[in-house]
Amino acid sequence: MGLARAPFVTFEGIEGSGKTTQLGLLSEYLAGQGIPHVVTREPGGTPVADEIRRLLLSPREERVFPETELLLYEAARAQHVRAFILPALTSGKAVLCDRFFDATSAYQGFSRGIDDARIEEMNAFASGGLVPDLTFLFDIDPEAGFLRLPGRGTRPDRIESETIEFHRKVREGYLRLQAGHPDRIVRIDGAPPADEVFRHVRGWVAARLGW
Ligand code: Z5A
Repeated sequence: MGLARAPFVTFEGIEGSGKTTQLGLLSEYLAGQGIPHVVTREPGGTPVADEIRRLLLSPREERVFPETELLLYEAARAQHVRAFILPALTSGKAVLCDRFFDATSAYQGFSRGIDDARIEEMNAFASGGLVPDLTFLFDIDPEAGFLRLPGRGTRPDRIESETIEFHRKVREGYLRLQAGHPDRIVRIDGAPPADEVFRHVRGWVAARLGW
């Protein structure tokens, strides 16, 4: 690979795509191989970034505008990259991260409508130019993803269908990103059982990272 640091691998997809499950399986596999690594997620990963996560994800009455949301995700990322991700990578530990800047492009950019150039500039500023070596995009139909979430077992009602529309847009955004960065972002069908999905993940990390 010729990297001056350990590999940085990110996991992306809509809700219920199984990205967190796959990250856990890869971490178990790496632990079994004795490969040093840490796992983390966005937003979050440090005490300050976790506070921003709470601010972003807890329900509130006041409307949070897309611009506010963008700045908060980027603020959490700026802290996470500098306080956690880079120190781990430069000390030789691979980093497996549940979501990174592609989520901002898909959610705040494509889905909420903030323009691409601004998102790219903000992503680059917050991440200090750090780009994942490999990104997995677990692709699944939003209705199928929805049915996997806790407490959901039937077809979505009207309000929930609006959410599904939103996730359809996010999915489309992710697929566009993949088409624009085919060398970095690997699309994997997230619909099959988790062990089957993981066979693909293992194949890719073996081929790309020698794991
Ligand atoms: N967000 C943003 O807008 N902008 C940004 O820049 C960033 C984030 C970084 C928090 O994300 C929110 O932040 C998210 C995007 C936004 N909002 N939304 N939506 P998060 O990653 O913390 O939360 P999440 O998107 O809701 O992910 P999740 O709940 O962790 O879901 P998942 O990772 O896709 O799935 P999972 O936890 O692996 O699996 C869900 C369930 O399905 C679970 O019961 C599993 O056992 C089951 N599962 C998993 N794989 C399978 C397979 N293959 N078959 C059957 N069942 C499975």
